[in-house]
Amino acid sequence: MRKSFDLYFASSNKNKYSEAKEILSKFKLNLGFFEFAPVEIQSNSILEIATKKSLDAYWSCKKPVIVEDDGLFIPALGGFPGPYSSYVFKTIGNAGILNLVKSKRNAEFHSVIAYCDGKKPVLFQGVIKGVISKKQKGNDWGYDPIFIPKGKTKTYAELDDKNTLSHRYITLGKFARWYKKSINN
Ligand code: ITT
Repeated sequence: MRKSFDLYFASSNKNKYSEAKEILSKFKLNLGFFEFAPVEIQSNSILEIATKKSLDAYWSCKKPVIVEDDGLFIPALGGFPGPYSSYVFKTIGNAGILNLVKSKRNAEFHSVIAYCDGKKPVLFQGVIKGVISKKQKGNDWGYDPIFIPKGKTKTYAELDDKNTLSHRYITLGKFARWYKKSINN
């Protein structure tokens, strides 16, 4: 029998999906993967990027979908890389970020989840504060080896409990509470 999913996570990034699936399973939601290479609009707002991405994903998938747009914001660099985090990761990577960050190491990871079922997308936001580590630690994906969340001494890549505290966890928690209420109405 084919497994049925409550909704789909549309993304080109399987790491984001794996974490989202684990997080939403705690809310008893079964998340499917819809592999999708979004055409990201140029915008300074990850809310705007997520809105557009969710509409495109819904019209490709034709089932209720969520998409996520994230950004690593470093105040001492004017919020860079922010909405350009994906491009910056592919170009200068973690080594490039470490070269740019000097004494002021504060950073924030922002997440926006956009839910779309063909109507106006519904948005959820989460932010976690932290610092950029002095060197890369741990081997996980993306910016995980250089981001230390507030209150911890280890990077996301070194933490066993990332999925219980991350920017993704904060946003998906808000989404899951809303979704469960809205499907019961
Ligand atoms: P989509 O297809 O879903 O858009 P993406 O990888 O382009 O996938 P984003 O634009 O949302 O995703 O992410 C911006 C960048 O931030 C990208 O390089 C991600 O790898 C990175 N990133 C997002 N969440 C992360 C996390 O939890 N840990 C490490 N890096 C993360």
